[in-house]
Amino acid sequence: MYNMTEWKHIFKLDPDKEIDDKALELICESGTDALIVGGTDNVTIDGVVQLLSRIRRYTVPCILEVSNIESVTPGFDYYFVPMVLNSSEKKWMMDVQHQAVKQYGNVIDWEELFVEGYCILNDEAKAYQYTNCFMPEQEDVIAFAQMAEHMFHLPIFYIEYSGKYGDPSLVEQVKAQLSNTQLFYGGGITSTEKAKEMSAYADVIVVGNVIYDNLKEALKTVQAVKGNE
Ligand code: 1GP
Repeated sequence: MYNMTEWKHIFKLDPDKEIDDKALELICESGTDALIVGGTDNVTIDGVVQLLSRIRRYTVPCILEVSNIESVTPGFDYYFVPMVLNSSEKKWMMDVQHQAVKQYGNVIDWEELFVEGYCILNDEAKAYQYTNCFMPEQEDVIAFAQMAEHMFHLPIFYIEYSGKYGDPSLVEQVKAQLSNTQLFYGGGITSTEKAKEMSAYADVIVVGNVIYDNLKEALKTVQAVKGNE
């Protein structure tokens, strides 16, 4: 339906956070390639459905990043399912997904579903703590990326620093390992400079918190990475 391999920029909206109509309009009409609806805390079916219905006034592609099975609803263009590669519990790699497929496997449209191999690298991020992650060394991250590409054939490898700006040289080294798997980077992009820097290596940058903290700067990150198109 959409050519995801051409995407460069995504805004991530948290259904647990308030956003007024004007701000949502500016985000949806910003020229970003897609919106992800996703969060860690208090992601409820009501919050997700409400946000989806408001986003659907616009034509921007909209993805649900599945954080719990209770908040999944039809109507999104795509569903991204995280698989946390640096979790110390198998649960977050495979078991929660297994239970969901066992229950809903017969109604899932597999064409709309994409697995994201997550590597969470900020130990203060809620998702890091929630999924009981360990902090990998640089070589570990590179090996996870190689596994995502060559062993699991995942469509997406996601370097997640949520709330903190990461290490561009690590992103560069990871990118060098990936040809078919798309590299997503998210975390601490609060300015055009940071957007450009990470975008030089990551296929897609994901911009979250700054939407709520500084909408003007958030909007500028779109042009920063898509200005030459
Ligand atoms: C969070 O990767 C996204 O899942 C974006 O991170 O909120 O720090 O921009 P920020």
